[in-house]
Amino acid sequence: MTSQGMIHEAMCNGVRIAVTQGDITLQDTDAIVNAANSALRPGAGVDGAIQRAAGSELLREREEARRRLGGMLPTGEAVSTGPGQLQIKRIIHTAGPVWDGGGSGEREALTSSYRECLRVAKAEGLKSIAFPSVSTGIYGYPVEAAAQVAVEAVGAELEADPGSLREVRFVLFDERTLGVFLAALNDICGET
Ligand code: AR6
Repeated sequence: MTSQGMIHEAMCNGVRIAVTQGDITLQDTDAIVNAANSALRPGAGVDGAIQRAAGSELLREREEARRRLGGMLPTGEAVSTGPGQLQIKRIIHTAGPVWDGGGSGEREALTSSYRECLRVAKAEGLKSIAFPSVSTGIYGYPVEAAAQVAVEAVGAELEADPGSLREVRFVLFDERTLGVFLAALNDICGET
């Protein structure tokens, strides 16, 4: 049985946390998160998919964001741009850490990536945001560890202040990653 399209959810301080399998470019949330690189240059993976779906306007938006940031997006930080031709409000780009064995601050940096994306979304008054599994593709972060970090970071930020947010959605591309995130959600938030 495929889990494509099935949504599993928990509540956290009045905010729905949903976990589903799918393509982030097809989400109807106010914002989607891009697992970007510090140069904000189009890459492969989810970044490539978002760039293709959003079109050339996003190239201009990336360039402008990079200039605003003084040349680069530091690891663990987040910046938003317009959505190009996607029918959403914003794309929030974060540069997750490259996995280097786990002793180089990867956990803190990944926590920061999730937290900063939520802070940007709240600062912009957005109600819903969809995350891919940041850093677990090309950047090599082990999925089990990353899923724990992701769910804990989102839970902590929502407990501290949900702001305008009503839904945080994790959109996982493959069934294995979906299963790992579901287990993490279950561990940390209880009901799914
Ligand atoms: N929707 C949702 N998730 C996706 C999609 C999609 N359309 N496509 C891939 N994934 P990665 P990273 C999943 O490599 O590890 C880029 O070149 C994928 O299966 O996209 O943070 C950037 O420019 C995996 O589970 O991101 C950076 O240079 C997850 O998204 C670098 O890669 C993240 O994989 C960032 O690497």
